[in-house]
Amino acid sequence: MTKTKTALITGVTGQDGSYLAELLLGKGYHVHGIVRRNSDFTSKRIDHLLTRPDFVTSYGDVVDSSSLHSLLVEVKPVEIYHLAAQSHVGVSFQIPDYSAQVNALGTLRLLNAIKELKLDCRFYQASTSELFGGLPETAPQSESTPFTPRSPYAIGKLFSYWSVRNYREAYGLHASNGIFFNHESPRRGKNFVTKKISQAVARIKQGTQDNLRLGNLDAERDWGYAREYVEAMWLMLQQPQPNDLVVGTGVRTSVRRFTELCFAEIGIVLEWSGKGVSEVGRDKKTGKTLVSVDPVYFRATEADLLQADPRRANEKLKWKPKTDVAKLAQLMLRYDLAHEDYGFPDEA
Ligand code: NAP
Ligand code: F7E
Repeated sequence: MTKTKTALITGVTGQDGSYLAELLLGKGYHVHGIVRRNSDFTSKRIDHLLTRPDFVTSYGDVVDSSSLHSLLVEVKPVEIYHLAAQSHVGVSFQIPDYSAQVNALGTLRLLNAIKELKLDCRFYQASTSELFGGLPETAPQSESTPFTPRSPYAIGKLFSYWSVRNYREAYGLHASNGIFFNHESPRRGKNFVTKKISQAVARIKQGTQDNLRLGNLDAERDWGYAREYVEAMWLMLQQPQPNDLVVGTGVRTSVRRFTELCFAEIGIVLEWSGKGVSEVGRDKKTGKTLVSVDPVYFRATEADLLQADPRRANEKLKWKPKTDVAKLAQLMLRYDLAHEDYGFPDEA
């Protein structure tokens, strides 16, 4: 009889953690998720899994070494997916110290516990396109593009990237960095731009919101669908050798264009006028202003253009994203028209 594999997920209550838990459970893993203490329950995205005998959660926190150490001893996972992070780039400018504690030292704490316990496991690090800083001259960005992080978030993640490589080299850990470009879904946190837009457009259609205020409309991102991307995480840990791979669609889209795509889903064509902070998007038919710019959402330093060159991962993992940005906008918008909050069954 084959022994059931146990996977440990940090960040299991997040967007990716919830999809990854579903994927691994579907593959017959026992899944153990680490949940941090908050002032209320944060399990909305995994509530539908909580009654399963093969899905267990424990309190823990990546700023607390003792909890990580105890959990590794107890769970003895064969695969660890380290997804926990203060994942908001904009917010990281306001809480830089905390962001470093979580995004940089959190990874080191886990890697060091694995080393100290001589745990025989494979390790996935949720690395990010933000390492590249979005300097337009570097796009599209591949594994060999120089890193130029431009936020406390990205600088913390750069520390983690190099910690993974160092522990791999120094101690022979099967540890990999998934350098993932933006991936979104109906489960995306509501203060990330795609979800903010899709939710606002749904509410404008339903008459419960008047307009939408955004920051930098010119920023360009390589947006894919999170439900698909978690399979690339799993595939990375099934490779005989650990590796660092860029995962993305290879297509770039501006925030302005994503906004247009969402409004198009409710039959509204936007017409843009003005420049910079005075730019507005109006309903072509009625002339009503639906989108305006609010500098409160600008970042002190911005990643202007992130676009993946994912050829290496496509080849090594025999994997490619299927959902393009127009389809992504459509599925997010349709979900938000039908649901005010996360809920299950969802878009599957
Ligand atoms: P997310 O929805 O913000 O989820 C982050 C998760 O980390 C949540 O479960 C959160 O718990 C948990 N967490 C935060 N601080 C923690 C701490 N101190 N100890 C334990 N858990 C903690 O993020 P996501 O979009 O799923 O992203 C997953 C990972 O991939 C993150 O590391 C992110 O930086 C990285 N990444 C994301 C993208 C993307 O486009 N989504 C791209 C590249 C890399 P709460 O529920 O309690 O907040
Ligand atoms: O911003 C611009 C903003 O916050 C995207 C995280 O998952 O992906 C994510 O980081 C762009 C930026 O994501 C608003 O300035 C305009 O240029 O949705 P976002 P992000 O910063 O790209 C990477 C790969 C990660 O690793 C991160 O964990 O949109 N933008 N107006 C806005 N952004 C927000 N949040 N809100 C606005 O109103």
